[in-house]
Order: sequence, then structure tokens, then C-alpha cells
Amino acid sequence: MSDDPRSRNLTWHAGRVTREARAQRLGHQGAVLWLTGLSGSGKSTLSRALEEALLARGALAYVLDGDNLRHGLNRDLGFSEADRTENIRRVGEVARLMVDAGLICVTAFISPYRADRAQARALIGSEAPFFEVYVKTPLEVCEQRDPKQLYRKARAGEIKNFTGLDAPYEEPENPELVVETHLHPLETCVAQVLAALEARGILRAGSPS
Ligand code: ADX
Repeated sequence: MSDDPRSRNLTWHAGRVTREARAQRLGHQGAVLWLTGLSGSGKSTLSRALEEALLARGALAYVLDGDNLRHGLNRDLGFSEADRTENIRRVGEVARLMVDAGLICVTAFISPYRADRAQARALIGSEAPFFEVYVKTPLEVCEQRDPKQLYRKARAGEIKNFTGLDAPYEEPENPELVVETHLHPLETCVAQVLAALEARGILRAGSPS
């Protein structure tokens, strides 16, 4: 099938509500906070705390989480390189819709491949801020935490292609922020992200917290 929408008789319909109108209604622009890191690095925990903190400041935030999306939208995908790429492509597209709706979309996916993250950045970045947060927790710490006992299973050979063991994780080279959940309490990590968002004008400084 051709990728060109015109050859598939598709026409883009622009809505009448502008991005500016949505931003005015919500009091902030849309943005994507893209969390990336190993399984067990703390992405989900950080994303939920951020969602809560952003809401408390009057910003409309919504989390897209790897484990959750794989229950529904991405239930047909596994953990091969091609499936992970498709996973991240879909997440990028959903995040783009959320940003278009004016939300601050927080994504929590391993997203191990640089090229896939770059593609999401290109898709979002032309329209709204794309803020990459590297949740940089060492493999040993993730493996020690092992909240879902997946590292144990992977070491026992029960799970193949496990990120960090027999599948790659390509570290971000130029993330907007690095967060180290093993060195700082959760509240400190949340405050770091919020401060960085303020510094870039994504969040207004001094909003109620
Ligand atoms: S991604 O690589 O495609 O970005 P995603 O974030 O959606 O991954 O899902 C990762 C979650 O799937 C992990 O936190 C873990 O719970 C589960 N999982 C199951 N199998 C694997 C695997 N082989 N590698 C990594 N995570 C896995």
C-alpha cells in the first residue's frame, strides 16, 4: 500500500479550534515529556508523580505508559527490534494527538533505540516542545529492584531479548535532562523536571504547587 495519503483518497481536515485557543483555555501549551530508560529505572513511578504534580499546578497532563499501552493499542507487538520501533512510532503519533489537544503528554517507554526517539522528536518537535528525560538508573540497580521479577526470568533464559541483557539500550546523547532516581528521592526528581520545564518556558514559574 502506498504511503502517500493522496493516492489513498484521503484528505486532511483541519479543525476550527486553533492551538492558541486551546492553550488559552488550558493556560499552557502542549508538550511531550519523553522519559526513556531501562526497565525498572523508575520511568512509570516518575511519570505518575509528574502527572500528579503538573495537575496540582493546574496543567493538564496525561501519562502514556509502556506496560499499559501494551495491554491495548499495542497488544499485537512483542519485543523484537521491529516491534519496539513500531511501538514507539505509535506512541509518537498518539503523543502528537495529545499535544494537538493541548495536553502535556508524559511518555514512559524504554524506547531503547536512538533512531526511534529521534523520529518521535522530529514528529512532535515541529509542533511543540519535545523534552527528553533520561532516567539514568544503572543496570545493576534496576536488576536489584526487579519489581516484576523480569530480570530474574531473563537471566534464567525464560525471557529473550531483554533490554540491558541480550537486547540493546542506546543511551541518549543529548537529552534535555538526566534524572538519577537511585541518587535522589522521588520528590527531588519531580522538582528537577518541573524546574527544567519552567526554565524552558513550558511551565509558568510560580504557578500554584
Ligand atoms: S519498548 O522497548 O518497546 O520501549 P516498553 O516500554 O513498551 O518497551 O515495554 C517495556 C516493559 O515490558 C518492561 O517494563 C517490562 O515490564 C516488559 N517487558 C517484557 N518483555 C520485555 C523485554 N524483552 N525487554 C524489555 N521489557 C520487557
